[in-house]
Amino acid sequence: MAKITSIKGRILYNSRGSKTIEVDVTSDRNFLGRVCAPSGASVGKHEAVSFPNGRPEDSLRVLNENSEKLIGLESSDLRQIHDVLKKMDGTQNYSGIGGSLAFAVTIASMESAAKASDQQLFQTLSSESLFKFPFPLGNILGGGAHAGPGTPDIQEVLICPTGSKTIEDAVKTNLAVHKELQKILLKEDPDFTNGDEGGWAPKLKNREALEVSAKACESLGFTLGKEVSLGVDFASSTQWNEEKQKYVYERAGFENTAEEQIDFVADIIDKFKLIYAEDAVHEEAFDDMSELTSKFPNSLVTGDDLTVTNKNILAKAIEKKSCNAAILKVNQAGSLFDALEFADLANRNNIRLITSHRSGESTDSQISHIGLATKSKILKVGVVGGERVAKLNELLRLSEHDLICGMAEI
Ligand code: 2PG
Ligand code: MG
Repeated sequence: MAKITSIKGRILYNSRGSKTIEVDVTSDRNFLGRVCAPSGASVGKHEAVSFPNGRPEDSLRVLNENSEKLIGLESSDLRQIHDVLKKMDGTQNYSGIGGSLAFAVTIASMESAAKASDQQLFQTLSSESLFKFPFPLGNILGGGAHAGPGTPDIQEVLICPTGSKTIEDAVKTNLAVHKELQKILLKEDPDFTNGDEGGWAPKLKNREALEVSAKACESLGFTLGKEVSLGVDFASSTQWNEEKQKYVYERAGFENTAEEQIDFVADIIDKFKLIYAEDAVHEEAFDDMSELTSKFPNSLVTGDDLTVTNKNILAKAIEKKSCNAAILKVNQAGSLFDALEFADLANRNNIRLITSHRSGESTDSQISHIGLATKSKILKVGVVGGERVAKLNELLRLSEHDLICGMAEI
């Protein structure tokens, strides 16, 4: 047990070059937990507010004015730290202190507590005695809110090394597919660029983007659905036009009614044997999600903007059978305490968890531990880019740990 002896915040930059907040929490004058908050580009309506008035400086000011309230608390007492932050905040959505501040303080406290008890963070966050590696899921091709004009409307084409038996092989397999796709794209559109998460961003239509991704897997000798599987984050709220009540695919030049969207998505899941389909319809279409969930029991029909790491919204999704998997992004919830409550509800109801990065990231790697501790089946963290590889490298380091054996069962 160790008590918080100091807290210090500062303004830094994330991988997109936007300002964010980093917080140092020290226990017993010795054990430093340091966490820098990430941020999203495609943000769900009901996510925690990142910063008061959109300004990281306002979160820093709140921290400086109130840090005394956290000094002296046990750094491992996540609930109490959460309660103090909630009281400081005084709102339902963290608009008083900023969800990013709650994110950084709560994770940094637990990291400090882990160091004080000479444990790894994942052990401090869980009472389990054995752990399994989540499958890394990474962006190989980006569009939508993560890439420029001419790229696909679909936000992310993802690779998952479903046949890998070890984390080393899993990381290597994703890297190989990412590289192979580059070779193929050089022939199709030599001027392509990179999306926000290290996926290639070629000027291709949605369908073509999926076809080249499948081609990259096959040209390495992989069979889709065996050694590797494709996934898609449709991020459909980006296309949803409330006034028209239609999905507008501006770049590809077509529109889908709600019904057509279900057929559009179902066709892609079938044709490309997707293991993973995230936000296939917009964030309020719980019934349409139920239809897809019952149609595709063997794919992870996943909520991100739909469930926003909010346990009340997840309860509604469970009741309506709107998904069989859900994204866990701590900063959507606000504090780590909120996120662990969400994880607990998901695990008790057979909703498979995907712990995920944000498109604007830091080089921190605590989410690799959060993925292990929450029994996540998948860790969605990208394939390349320093801020993405940091999370994968942490998994590789952790493979030296004898409490973690084998890969999760998806
Ligand atoms: C998503 C994420 C991460 P963002 O939509 O799942 O891939 O993007 O952080 O921009 O919300
Ligand atoms: Mg998403």
